[in-house]
Amino acid sequence: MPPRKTPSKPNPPPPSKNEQLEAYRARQEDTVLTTDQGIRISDTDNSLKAGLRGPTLLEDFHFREKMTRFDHERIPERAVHARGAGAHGYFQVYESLERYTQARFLTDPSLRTPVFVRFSTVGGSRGSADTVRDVRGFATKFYTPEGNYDLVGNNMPVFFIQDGIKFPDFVHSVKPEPHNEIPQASSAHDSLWDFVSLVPETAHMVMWLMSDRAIPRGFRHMEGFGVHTYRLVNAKGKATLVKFHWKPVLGTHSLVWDEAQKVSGKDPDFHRRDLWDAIEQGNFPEYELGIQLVPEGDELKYGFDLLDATKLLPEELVPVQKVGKLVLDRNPDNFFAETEQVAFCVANIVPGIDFTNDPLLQARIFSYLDTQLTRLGGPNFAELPINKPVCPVNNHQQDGFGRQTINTSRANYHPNSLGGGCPMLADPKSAFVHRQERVEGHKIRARSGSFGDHFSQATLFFNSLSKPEREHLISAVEFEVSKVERAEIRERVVNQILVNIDRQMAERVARAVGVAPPKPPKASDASAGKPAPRLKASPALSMENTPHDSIKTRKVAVLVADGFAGKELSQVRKTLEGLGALVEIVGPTLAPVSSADGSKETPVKTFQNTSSVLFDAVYVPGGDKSVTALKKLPLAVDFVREAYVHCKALALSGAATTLLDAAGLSQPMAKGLDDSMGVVRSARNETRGFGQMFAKAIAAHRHWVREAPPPA
Ligand code: HDE
Repeated sequence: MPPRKTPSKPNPPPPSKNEQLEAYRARQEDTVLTTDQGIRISDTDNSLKAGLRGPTLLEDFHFREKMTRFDHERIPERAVHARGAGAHGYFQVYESLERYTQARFLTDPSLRTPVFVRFSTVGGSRGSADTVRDVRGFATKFYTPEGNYDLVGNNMPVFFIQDGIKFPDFVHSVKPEPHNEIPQASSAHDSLWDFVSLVPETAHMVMWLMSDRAIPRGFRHMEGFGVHTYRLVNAKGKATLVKFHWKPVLGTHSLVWDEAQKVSGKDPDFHRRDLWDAIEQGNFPEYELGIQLVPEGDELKYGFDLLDATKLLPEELVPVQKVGKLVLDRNPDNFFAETEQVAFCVANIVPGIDFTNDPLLQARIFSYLDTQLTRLGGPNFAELPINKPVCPVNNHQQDGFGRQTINTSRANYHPNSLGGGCPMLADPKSAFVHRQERVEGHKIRARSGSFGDHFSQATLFFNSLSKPEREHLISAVEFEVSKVERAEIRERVVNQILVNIDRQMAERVARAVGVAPPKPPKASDASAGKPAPRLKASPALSMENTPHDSIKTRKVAVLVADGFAGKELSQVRKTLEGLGALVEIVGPTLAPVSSADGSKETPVKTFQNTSSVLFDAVYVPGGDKSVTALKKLPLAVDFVREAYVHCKALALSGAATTLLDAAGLSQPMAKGLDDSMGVVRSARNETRGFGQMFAKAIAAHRHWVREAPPPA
């Protein structure tokens, strides 16, 4: 029988991803311990021995199985992005985008497409801390009715290199150095800055890495970017260039560097925990999908090449249209089975989306499946529950380690007549068909001239930041480069890179890292050849211009000891909780504390086991006795001092205002600091308007005005 072209029956509707996973969940309530073969076991604490004090016997299959399984529990961690946290959720498009794409998940507003998202850091090992200075991965697997679509992005819109062939070089330079495997999860070392100083195309991304974007408040507070220019393709085959964005509904917020370093020690799981807790509490993280659309043929219209991944497309030139929402509403059941085994792949695309010739993207199309063959132990990892599409999978790819599917057909080749021609070829209308594109050129190992400008957008980014953000960036560069041991590398960073971005910054860094200041500009400098910028600044690049209007899910510590002002606390708490904040009582011990009016509060944290760096804001209610006790506790005083130094909202009332003195803060306060600067005070134990003012201060996120001015 000749192969048929189209299936006679339509595919059955796919199950939801959750239904599909349900078939794999193994619940162990009311079960009995067995071996992997199902043999019941009545003793798993003593190995089988020849005599009570004799040697263990080889015959002990239970011991051998238990130990052998343990010995093989680890799989290779991801070469990059090893540390991460994942969550399930769904994506829904607001209105059909059929004008631009035929992808079902982007054209059917009634469709809730299940997703699994994994956030990650890049450089550190699987056990490294969450709040290190690094890029964050933001990878989304859409389980669409037409197959899996993976949007594997980062929280920064550009990348370090332009051509994927340089990826191993870049990653080797940023990872711990090969001789001693130091430093862990840090870019502050010689090899990274050596690479940066020799590869000017890194300049723009290095500015992002040195910015506060590299120390996000949480995964819920960061943007995501597809980075590359992709194509949307509609049913008529018309293509439109597209850049993908994720915009967090809570706004984009960061930590401060001193805080981030302390959090790394106090709670290395800070971001993972924040994501987990938010979902458990029903505060589902939400992000809007944004797209920037550019007609085909306009790749070079904006003064740079849209195929160059070291460039962003300013929102002021092409606005971001918000087209749908991603909601993360379910934590994984098992970290290893889901978050560790999920395999994202840039090559996983569905009809309606296509690649471009961005040479970084082209390399990624190869790399992901390739690395997963090793990481997940062979070619059958798409059958793992977390990776399995919700639509039918039929092909002749069989065998290999860990094969699950039992293909019953005798024909495992195409074309065939033994299997009735099945699986049949799909109708091209419903299939993925690579968009035809005319390609012409010499076989050549070279870089396009249109990729030549490495500094304009680095400068644009730097100039677009608010003053405090710029100061943070400069301090970050000073910190990092000062850790570089070789003076010639520090000197090259200043003179080959920084000076071409911003001369004043270069001069300041030169001073801080003990190298000669940059020489006056010469006509031959790279910066001298910089094209005139189309935009002086792109306000959308500053986090200050993202939403600051909500205190939803912000964590507020309330510091108490016996004798606190109980009525005041309950009213302020009511206001804050009413606005969605999470209030936690911190006391000297976990034993209940009594207020001056006799009510009781049970602390959930103590000064010993937590710290202000783990909160967004701090409130100390009045009450003479309570405040006197707090003043005697150095950790409580430190709590207030650190919250102040990290520019967080503080609320102090009644006697608690004197804690500022105890924390050594009366001097800066005396210099005209007022409530608008995020320290909300009330002389009496008063609540009217106080909670509201505090809430406003928390919503502002940080009060940078309190930061010490930079040295002259
Ligand atoms: Fe990746 N990247 N990458 N990358 N990447 C991997 O794939 C690679 C790049 C990104 O949570 C690896 O399965 C190359 C840009 C994320 O599991 C590997 C190049 C962007 C994740 C790999 C890049 C990313 C990865 C390691 C340059 C943002 C984690 C483990 C050509 C747009 C996904 C794995 C997860 C993971 C290769 C550059 C994002 C080695 C060759 C640009 C979020 O295949």
